[in-house]
Amino acid sequence: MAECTDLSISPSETPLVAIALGSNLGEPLRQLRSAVRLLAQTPGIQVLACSPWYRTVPVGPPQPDYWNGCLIARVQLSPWALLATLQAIEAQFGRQRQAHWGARTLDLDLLLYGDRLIATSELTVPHPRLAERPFVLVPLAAIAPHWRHPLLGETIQTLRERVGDVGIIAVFSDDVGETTFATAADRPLPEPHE
Ligand code: A4P
Ligand code: MG
Repeated sequence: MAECTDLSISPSETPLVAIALGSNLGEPLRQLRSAVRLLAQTPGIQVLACSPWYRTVPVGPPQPDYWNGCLIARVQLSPWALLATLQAIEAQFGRQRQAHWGARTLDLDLLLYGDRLIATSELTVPHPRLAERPFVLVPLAAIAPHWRHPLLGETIQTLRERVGDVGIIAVFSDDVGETTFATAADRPLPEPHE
């Protein structure tokens, strides 16, 4: 993703958040880039860093491959206001909630909100499946390897090394284009879902 290269950190003490982006319907890369732009234009959100985009094997029912990435931002929004913002942007891209873990034009998940622990019916932070998913940890480790998971006490890099590269097919950056990984032929079986 380019690629937001503005890594300047705001002097304010506003919380740092990590957001996961995913898409496997329509024009995924175009939608993901537009979502980053919309987030960066939202008052109270300062996007600091974005990962490249990774093509990934879908987890869940049979569906097209995903494109996944992560971004880091400073926010002056509460976790719930941020969630509402993410859902409003998903809706702008025609996101429809159908099958559990089914295909979607845009999925925006709040992964981390500083070191806050939140467990409500509407919002769970850290994201409950963050530590087990290469399609989240690989992009997140590219931009925030030293961030410590506030519940597990381990860094994103450690968690990323533990899960490996299962299901990561290719990476896309604006500079180099798409690079397919040698191991992509060994596509893993989709993870069973509830
Ligand atoms: N919610 C609770 N906590 C959060 C949070 N931290 N961030 C609630 C965002 N939402 C959160 O989400 C369902 C409800 O979760 C929301 O109403 C919100 O209040 P959703 O976006 O409507 O539905 P979903 O995304 O289908 O549900 P879920 O269970 O969150 O799915 P996941 O875990 O996001 O998985 N395979 C690949 N390769 N790449 C992917 O990106 N994504 C999924 C979806 C499945 N397989 C995938 C991928
Ligand atoms: Mg979601």
